[in-house]
Amino acid sequence: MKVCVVGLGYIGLPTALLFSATNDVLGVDIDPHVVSLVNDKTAPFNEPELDFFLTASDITASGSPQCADAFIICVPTPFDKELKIADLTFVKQALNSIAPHVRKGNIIILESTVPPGTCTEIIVPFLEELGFHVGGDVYLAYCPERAIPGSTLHEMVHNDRIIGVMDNKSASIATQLYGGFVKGELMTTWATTAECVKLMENTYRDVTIALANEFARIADDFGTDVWEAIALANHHPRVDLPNPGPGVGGHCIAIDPYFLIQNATRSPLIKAAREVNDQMPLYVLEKLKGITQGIQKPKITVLGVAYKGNVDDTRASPAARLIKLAEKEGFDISIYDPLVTSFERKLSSLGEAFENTDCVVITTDHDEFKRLDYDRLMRRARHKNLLDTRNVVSKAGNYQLVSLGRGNVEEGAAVDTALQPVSSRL
Ligand code: SAJ
Repeated sequence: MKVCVVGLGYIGLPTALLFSATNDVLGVDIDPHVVSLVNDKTAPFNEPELDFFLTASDITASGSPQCADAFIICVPTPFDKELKIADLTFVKQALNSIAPHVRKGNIIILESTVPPGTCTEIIVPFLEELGFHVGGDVYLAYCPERAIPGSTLHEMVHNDRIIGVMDNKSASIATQLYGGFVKGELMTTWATTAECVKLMENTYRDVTIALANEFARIADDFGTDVWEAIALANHHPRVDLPNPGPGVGGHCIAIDPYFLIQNATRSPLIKAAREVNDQMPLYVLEKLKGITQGIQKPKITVLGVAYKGNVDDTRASPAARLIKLAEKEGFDISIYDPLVTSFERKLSSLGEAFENTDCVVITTDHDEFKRLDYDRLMRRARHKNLLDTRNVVSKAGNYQLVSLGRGNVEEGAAVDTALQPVSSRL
């Protein structure tokens, strides 16, 4: 089959590469730089195995679509912060760009995350306006991407896949296409259900992380260890709590709940969870203020601006929010991230970042941060304080260690009784 993949980002490019093993694939992107990188077989971003698949593939990239049997739309759906709804501009642009090339018998597959009802209320009317009857002249499926950054290619192959449709023929064409590389189960359902499932998965994660974050704050109030408590609770056969942290970032979990509820009549729990997670950078800032109280023009060192560990992606990173809040409070800030190469603020080397610092704050759980020699690095510090929001450092050295969810810090005094696991204190 000839497959045209529109959007060569974090999802579109890996998807195009996987389709290219058994199909003739044209990758399309509005960014000429991405197009030329892909044609030169250079990965535009870091992702395990991407280089390997790109080198092995005979994909070609272009700035505009051509006729094909299948059009796969993998463009971003940004969050309209003011209206708190999905901005479908890129999806509509992608539809307009393929419109002149769509022919009878083609299938259009949407992978982008969209609010419930997008297929039935936007895409079907669009195709009908072009003169096509969906399910008769052309076919339509919603196949949401659900792979996790850092393991995208592996998960795209091995995860089960949802195929949302409105007719049987669309289901059978989409199943045949994805069956070319998906080793997980291919599950067919109604298009709107598939749209909801994708959003429900990320909302589930957001709500459970909010619960973990609330538990961390409760642990701070009582001087208990939330990390130990969660590990113990997770021994229960029906409990599976995630970890607390400095907030929820990335392009998905922090915005998909809004897509799910944007047209819903009542959803207080989902809104409350969003609020809890959004407040976490502020909560971390309060801890920093407590630790550095009394220090003139305090300097902090932020370790990690990627939105999560072992990726170079800084989209909606909680660290970025913390940095902005800390700047407003007059903190001097240095930043180190071993994976991120471009960020809205200056990045320092590791040594520079520790120079004259008054408090180091770990905001991302990169593996490298677990291996650092903090005793040695802290020799460069003015005050030896470490605030760990990701449970990366297990015990203090020549510095005061304060961890999120292990006792509160008020008026400059760290509660160090909470630094060891309860079991070692008995
Ligand atoms: N986080 C925590 N505690 C945890 C786990 C994560 O605070 O225990 C934070 C992370 O640090 C990060 C944020 O949550 O800031 C999101 O990270 P994530 O690893 O949970 O998810 P994403 O955004 O990288 O990818 C998610 C995945 N969805 C689910 O796991 C349900 C992925 O499968 C989706 O494909 C992706 O969203 C997407 O594109 O929608």
